[in-house]
Amino acid sequence: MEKLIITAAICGAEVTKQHNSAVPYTVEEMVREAKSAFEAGAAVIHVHVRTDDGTPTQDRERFRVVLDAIREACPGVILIPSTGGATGMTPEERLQPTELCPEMATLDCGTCNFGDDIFVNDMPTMRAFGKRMLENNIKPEYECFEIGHLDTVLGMAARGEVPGAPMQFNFVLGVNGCTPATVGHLDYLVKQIPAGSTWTVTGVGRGAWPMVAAGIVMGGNVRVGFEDNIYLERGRKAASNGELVEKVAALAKLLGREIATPDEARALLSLKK
Ligand code: KMH
Ligand code: ZN
Repeated sequence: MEKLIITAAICGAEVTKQHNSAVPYTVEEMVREAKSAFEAGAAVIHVHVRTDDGTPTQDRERFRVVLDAIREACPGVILIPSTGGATGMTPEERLQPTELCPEMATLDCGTCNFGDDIFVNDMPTMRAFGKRMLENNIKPEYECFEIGHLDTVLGMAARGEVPGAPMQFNFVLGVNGCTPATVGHLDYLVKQIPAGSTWTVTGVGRGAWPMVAAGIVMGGNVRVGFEDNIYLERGRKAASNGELVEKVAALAKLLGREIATPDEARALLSLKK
């Protein structure tokens, strides 16, 4: 099996300090959390940004400052800024981090329920995001929250509307209202992706640790972090994103999977930069 790429989604747009006091908002807090994850073995950091009071924002300048600060604290780390932002944001708002030409960014592959909200990713929105990523030479991480999202983005790739092979998928399972975090669903999705693709699994909430275990043994890659889950185990909150990544590293070791450095992850993801 290839080495395991660990992604840390350190902040998200929905989780707050009320849920876990270590959720980062300020630039300093973002750097602290990114560094803790990086030092524990994360090769990739998925980045959302907030204003200092915790309000989610897609402001380009806030992204610039946070991405630069994380890069400095975590040499070589792969950064995947979010173009998903928070539900209710406009496509134009969400696209701002792509103006910074990061090597990767998320591209959400369809509309879905998101708890009590609707996360809107209609075809015109996805085409606009695909066009921007083609123009700015950004490799998308294709976020699939629903089984149908995968089929949608494979069709778009076949039509040249989004960057094609080799594609990187992130199967985000267990969001309320979307495909549940089960091994059966993950197995189905993995079997549909084109040869030569790479994939990551993210389990949300109580699906987090079962999906980490599944991702490790199935030969994929895994994502953890406060965006998805704030617990180390039932009833025990993680003190940092680093603690969540440490648990992934320990599980990988137990199960015989080595962890990829950022350079190794860059090669596995066919990143040019
Ligand atoms: N905050 C969610 C509504 C992404 O980063 O691309 C969307 C999200 C996906 O987090
Ligand atoms: Zn995200």
